Amino acid sequence: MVKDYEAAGYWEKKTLWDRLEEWKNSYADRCALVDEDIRISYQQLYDHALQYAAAFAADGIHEGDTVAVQLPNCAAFVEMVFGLFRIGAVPIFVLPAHREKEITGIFNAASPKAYITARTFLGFDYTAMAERILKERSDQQIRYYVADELQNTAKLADVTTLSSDGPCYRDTAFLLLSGGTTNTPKLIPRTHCDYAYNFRMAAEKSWLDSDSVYLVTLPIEHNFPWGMPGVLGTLSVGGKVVIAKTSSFDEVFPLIEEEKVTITAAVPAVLQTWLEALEWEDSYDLGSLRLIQVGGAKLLDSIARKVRPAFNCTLQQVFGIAEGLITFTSPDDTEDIITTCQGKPLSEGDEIRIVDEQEQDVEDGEFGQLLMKGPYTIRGYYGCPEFQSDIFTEDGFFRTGDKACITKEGNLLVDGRITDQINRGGEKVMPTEIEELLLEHEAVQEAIVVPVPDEQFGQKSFAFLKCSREVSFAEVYEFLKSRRLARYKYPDYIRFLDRIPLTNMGKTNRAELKKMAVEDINERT
Ligand code: OOB
Repeated sequence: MVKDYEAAGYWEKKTLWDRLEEWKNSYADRCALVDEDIRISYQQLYDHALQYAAAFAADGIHEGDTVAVQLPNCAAFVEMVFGLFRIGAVPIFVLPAHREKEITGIFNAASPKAYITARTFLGFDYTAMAERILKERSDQQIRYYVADELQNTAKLADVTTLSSDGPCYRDTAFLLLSGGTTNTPKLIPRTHCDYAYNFRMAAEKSWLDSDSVYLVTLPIEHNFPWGMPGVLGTLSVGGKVVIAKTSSFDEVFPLIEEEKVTITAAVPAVLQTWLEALEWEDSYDLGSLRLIQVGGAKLLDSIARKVRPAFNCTLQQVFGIAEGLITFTSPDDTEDIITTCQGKPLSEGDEIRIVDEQEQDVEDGEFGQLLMKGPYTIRGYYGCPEFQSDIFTEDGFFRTGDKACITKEGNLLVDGRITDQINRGGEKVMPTEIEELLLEHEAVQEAIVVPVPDEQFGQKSFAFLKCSREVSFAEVYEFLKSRRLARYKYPDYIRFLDRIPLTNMGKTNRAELKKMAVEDINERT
């Protein structure tokens, strides 16, 4: 049964623009955004967003039009996106790392009316890419804006011409990209009211208040830094958002010191680079930090345990999925809970099921696929009006594809994807178990285990290792033997790499590693 989330009080009758107006009224002169040497107050954020809205409207962008926005982390992103919210146009959050292949897919799925990019970022020429993409679609008359030129146009826009009409709180506010790595991108419609509920609850779970200073280090277009609590959660309580261009420690550490950052968010791979840097880099005062959120991929317990001693602050594990469900550990959970699981759902309205292959609920404490439904879980992807029975159950639960269980304390414990599990001739091997063990070897810095197809066993395991010195195969096997591990869990293959490939979001690129593993085996035989 789909609950009436509005009647239950989860959804309020306000658009994201209404929210900005409220924040402006409450926190007018407080600092909302810091981007390099630019500091923007709540009042200025509102005024600039209104100017963008007028500029878009004057250029023929209307309610319901989609607009692809692909910008590096910057304050103008926030202003532009709110400008689009004001007129009811729908931004598509394109990651800066996306290239023609992804963008073509997004354009096919959403037919945007406009495309906004930076000129260049990290040595990449976005205008040249945009030119190529738009040339292919010259018949569609897609407007193209370079961010700094648009900023100048917006300054001259006449806001008095703006019509007072706007979107409805239940309309789609923006489109997120699904983390699912298929060829056709899935666009996730998030509504004004579901997302507002989401970031307000996230702000509560992260103990944000008007003294909070949130540092954006992940790409701002991603759900995690955008709203969990991220940019929007911080603005909703009158805090300050500081914007880093990259998650590199030599940018992040000085910003934490200068702006007295209290909270930031990272994926495990980024956290690891920060932890490594802290082993020799002690010249920055990171004492303002209260909370480091880590999510997006499995955080190994052994790494989680390093956070408090290294940063002298609390870790918050976040499990999230752009389609909906978010879980958080609480800052007042025990260290044991914080370092071993992903906490509790954001909302009392969240419904979670853990099911077996027949989609029957498993016994308490057992692992199975995580299914979810709730006040901020989508009911379908953008542009797919028909019911998607491969993605949703008949009663509206979203199939996450994640393998999880609920611990006796009622916390979610995610342990890979259901498809990550290696079935080696009937015997099951969880890659994270082996990875965790391999990391205990003093020379192993990173360890990723993936399944590879095998004629005899169905699947075998392949380990990629990044080591601090030369390590032999025999040494790894001896080490595993000393740990008394079941023989069938030993990796069947090992390859040493200087760098483990990452996805656009900085997650371990398991898909790429699986491909490399297969190629490697083919070369060996
Ligand atoms: C976040 O969202 P997406 O949509 O990019 O990716 C979702 C997938 C999940 O299905 C799960 O497989 C994985 O990423 N994941 C985790 C995790 N958090 C996400 N796996 C293990 N442990 C975790 N803590 O990645 C995302 C969205 C909002 C907040 C945080 C992350």
